[in-house]
Amino acid sequence: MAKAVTPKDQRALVDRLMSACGGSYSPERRRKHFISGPQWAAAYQGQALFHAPTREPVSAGEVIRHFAEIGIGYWTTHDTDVISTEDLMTDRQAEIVDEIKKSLRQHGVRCSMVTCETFFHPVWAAGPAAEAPEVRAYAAARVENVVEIGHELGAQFLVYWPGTLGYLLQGAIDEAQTLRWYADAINAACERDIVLAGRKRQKSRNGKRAGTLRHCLEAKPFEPQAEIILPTTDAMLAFINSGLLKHPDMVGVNPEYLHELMWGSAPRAALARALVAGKLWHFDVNDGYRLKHDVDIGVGLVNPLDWVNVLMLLRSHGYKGPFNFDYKPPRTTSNYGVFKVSFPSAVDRFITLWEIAGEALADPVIEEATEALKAGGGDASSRDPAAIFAANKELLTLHELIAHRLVEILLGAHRGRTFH
Ligand code: GCO
Ligand code: MN
Ligand code: MN
Repeated sequence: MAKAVTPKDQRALVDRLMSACGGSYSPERRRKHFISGPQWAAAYQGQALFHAPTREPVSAGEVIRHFAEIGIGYWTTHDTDVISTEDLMTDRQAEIVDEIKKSLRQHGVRCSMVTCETFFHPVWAAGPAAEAPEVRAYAAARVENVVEIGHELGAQFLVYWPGTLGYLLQGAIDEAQTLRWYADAINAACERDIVLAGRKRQKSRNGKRAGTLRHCLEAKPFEPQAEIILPTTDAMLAFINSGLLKHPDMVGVNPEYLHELMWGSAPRAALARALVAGKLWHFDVNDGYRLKHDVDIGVGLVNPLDWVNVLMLLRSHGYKGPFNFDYKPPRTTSNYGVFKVSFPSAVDRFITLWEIAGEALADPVIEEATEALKAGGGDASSRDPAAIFAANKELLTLHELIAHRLVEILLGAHRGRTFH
């Protein structure tokens, strides 16, 4: 039987094996990417419906310090990750926000996004757009307050994941009315933003919206409710263009990789639909499985090939927004492991996948095959379907050849890796 590894030797073992893994980038190299780390991901204690927590709480100051050490340049947070619900919109909030500003400055980390928690507290039991007008007035105040915190911390993005906008029991809710009420909250956030940006405007030169933030809607198909009123990024895009929003130009989307996979979609196609609409502003990065729970696994641990494809799409269409690492270190990872293994390894897999995507885009085999497919094999004026098919027949084999080449690039086989 193998000899027990006593607790005092375990961190050293983790460190030694982590360094044996190799493949890590320097903090400077990591900071070159627009990568953000969420407070709620780093401080997640492993709790769930059937799971007691396995990790100690971690403060915002500690998270920011660890992110700086690792080389994660941006930090994101929910309002209630750092300010308790009772302290929101009080003098205590201002003190906490000041402390956070100090930690960010001290460690050279920036806040890129603030998001409003509208799902956890009992006040959201019937959702942020519930029937009772006082719930909705409170929801509007909460998102307006998040806009203020965002301006205060210098964020460029705000995210709204409506969470409980849906129901467990059918029949009690008028979905159309609920959508109108939810739009009221987003409108309140945008109007508050316009006022605050107006006050800051003296410096900016161009554009009537100079200084306003980017308001991004995030969808999840199920959880925490059985039925969700805006379950997908496509639904969010339709909502933005529904006529219910007063400032649709200020509102875009924050798709989450796994949330699109969960409902059975191809995340890459969902991202493409947001891209062509000009609304892909923010992106939550993680991994997981189709048609299962929101397991929020670290990027590339489940679907590395699909991730190469996603990053090829984003690279080739010039996506410049943040990559927000909205994943959850597994319950089996310790507090020490969160910052020594989980975050650095996720960031490094992402950078490697990003580079692999770049390599695939520049690969001469893929390039030639893609160009040949686009050139076609025949006469563009032909209206004879049998002749058109025949003229392309051999070219179409290139689909499978490209797929093979992508896997080769992912595995390093394009560099001559073979097994004997
Ligand atoms: C999830 C959601 C959340 C949101 C966050 C931002 O996985 O349940 O993605 O993590 O991203 O609440 O509003
Ligand atoms: Mn998310
Ligand atoms: Mn998720």
